[in-house]
Amino acid sequence: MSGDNFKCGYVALIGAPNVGKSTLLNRLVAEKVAITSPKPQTTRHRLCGVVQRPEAQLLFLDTPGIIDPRRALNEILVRVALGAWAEADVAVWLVTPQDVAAETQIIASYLKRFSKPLIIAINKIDTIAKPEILPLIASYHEILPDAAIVPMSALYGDGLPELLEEIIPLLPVAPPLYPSEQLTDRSERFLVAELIRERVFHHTAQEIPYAVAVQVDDFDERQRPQLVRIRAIIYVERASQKGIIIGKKGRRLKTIGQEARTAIESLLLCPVYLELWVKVWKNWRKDPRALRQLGYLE
Ligand SMILES: Nc1nc2c(ncn2[C@@H]2O[C@H](COP(=O)(O)OP(=O)(O)OP(=O)(O)O)[C@@H](O)[C@H]2O)c(=O)[nH]1
Ligand SMILES: [Mg+2]
Repeated sequence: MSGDNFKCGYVALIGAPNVGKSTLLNRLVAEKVAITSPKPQTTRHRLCGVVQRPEAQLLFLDTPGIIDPRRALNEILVRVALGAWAEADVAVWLVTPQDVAAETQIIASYLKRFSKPLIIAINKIDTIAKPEILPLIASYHEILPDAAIVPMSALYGDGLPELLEEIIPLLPVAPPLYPSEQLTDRSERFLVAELIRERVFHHTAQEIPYAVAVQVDDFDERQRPQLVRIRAIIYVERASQKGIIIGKKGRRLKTIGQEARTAIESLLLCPVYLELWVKVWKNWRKDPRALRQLGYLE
């Protein structure tokens, strides 16, 4: 696979929350490695998705949506996003027709400070009429005149070959970094915790999804491929949140568990026994020890 001109490099996916970075990563990798949801700030960790092409290996870095760190909330997430970008050979800035101008300006001001090759991908073009696309391209061209601009839809796949075509020439000539069958740099244990967190995101509202962290406590694969036994803890910040996650007669937790198990079985390709516990870890989001144990801080 690797010849003299083979290319390999990191491509950071950067953008506001909810623009479709994780959806794009999954679409490119052709496997669900990143969790997604209609709620903003779903992604909390840097995750590398490996995309194989005959002439290149592209290492896409999914990142948390960039939010204005002046609004205090989640400085760590902004640091993760910008850190991934510092590491990358190329950055893809994902925007959508629905983006808020003020947020766009904040992100553009970050991007202008770095000298890496940058591509602007206008995602979710399936949500607008065709004649609206050109003016949108023109407005981004005005903000960053040097960047290539690709209209696309991560959900439907439009524009993805064009996006890859723009990226590949910008990558350094290098041998592949990952074996061709590897899809991500993250462990199965990590992906399992994320799939459970995704189901919590889908079944809770308001502040609850943001107060939740998931940790896999036990991953017993001695009987694999007949069965993998997983025990995971869903941490919340307050006792009232614990009640909500569990739900009346345990119904919500049961639904979360059933859906998570199905998703985990598709990932591990074998039957799974999943045991979920909900525990309170008071104000874990502000506790450095908790943040470290839950994998948010090095
Ligand atoms: N219509 C449409 N919806 C999309 C497209 N791409 C993503 N979405 C939807 O947008 C929502 C957010 O997608 P995510 O991939 O979770 O967005 P993200 O940028 O990773 O969000 P954060 O992790 O919160 O920063 C989901 O409901 C997706 O289904 C697209 O091309 N078209
Ligand atoms: Mg995401």
